[in-house]
Amino acid sequence: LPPSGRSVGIIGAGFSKGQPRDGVERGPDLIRAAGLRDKLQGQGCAVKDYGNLAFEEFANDEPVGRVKNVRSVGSANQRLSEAVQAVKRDGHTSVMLGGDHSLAIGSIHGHSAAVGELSVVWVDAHADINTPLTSPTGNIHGQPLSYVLYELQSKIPVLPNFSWIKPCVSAKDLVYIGLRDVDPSEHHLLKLLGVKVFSMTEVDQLGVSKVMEETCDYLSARVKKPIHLSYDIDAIDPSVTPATGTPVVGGLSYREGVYISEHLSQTGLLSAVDLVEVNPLRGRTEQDVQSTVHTAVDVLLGCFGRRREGNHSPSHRVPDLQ
Ligand code: HAR
Ligand code: MN
Ligand code: MN
Ligand code: MN
Repeated sequence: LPPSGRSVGIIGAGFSKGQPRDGVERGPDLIRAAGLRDKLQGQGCAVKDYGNLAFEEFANDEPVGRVKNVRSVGSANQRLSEAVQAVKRDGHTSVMLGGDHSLAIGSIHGHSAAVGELSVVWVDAHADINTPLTSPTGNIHGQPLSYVLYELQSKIPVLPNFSWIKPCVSAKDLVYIGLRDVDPSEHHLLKLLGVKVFSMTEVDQLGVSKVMEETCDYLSARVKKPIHLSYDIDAIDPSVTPATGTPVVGGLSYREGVYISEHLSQTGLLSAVDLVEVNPLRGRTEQDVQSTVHTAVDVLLGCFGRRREGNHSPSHRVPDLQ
């Protein structure tokens, strides 16, 4: 093991058909170009980059009911699930660079197929728990949790290329942080299932450190399960991360956003991370794009032991004078 004891397996998943805006497929290469690998190695991680997944194209991917690009999304997520399983079997913490948030379906499925029961921490402005029938838009990036939660299995119709998906997460093992744009049907589902939610109101009320303490206490109250962190960059305020498809005012500060990953890193339970919805074509300036990408990288570095006070390896020696 490397000095930090952490090894990271990176999967590029430049998939965008869970939503209608071009550009989010460029996320993985931009995050790599900002130096993710070197920076992780510089803080003592071993890194293996598994490259970018290739996704199957579907010529006639007509909507099923209201749901868009069903066949493409189903197929892409099946490939991603297999890739995450391979990364976990190789012994790494999985880092999936999106792409849009529909990819959480395959990432969570693959993670759970490899390690069993999970805790899921969902950091997002949105709840992404619409079912195919409640979705106001038909975009699958607003629906991923409905496919993986046991409790919603009966609400999910048969969809092409979705039959491989097995629900694998219990509503009591899910915590949200950062919500501020939740559809009425989603709000109903969250209340019905009794899901633990720290919306931006709770972040304001308690402060991020108490939110993280309560998140970890809640998730480890029964058994300590491996943590799946699904981080939508739009959880952070658009003044910091504007290059994303569905920005919402009133988000996490840069410091709150990074604190969440630092805290989860210290649990020692972080087993897979998704970083999604970075879309360079949604930035108005190069500065917008750089700020978004660099914040995404800093969130990821925080997941793997970076401390803002500075880091040194246990073997570090200060040279004597003269
Ligand atoms: N709730 C809306 C829908 O279902 C919007 C989802 C928006 N986008 C995301 N998800 N970026 O986190 O379509
Ligand atoms: Mn999302
Ligand atoms: Mn979102
Ligand atoms: Mn904790």
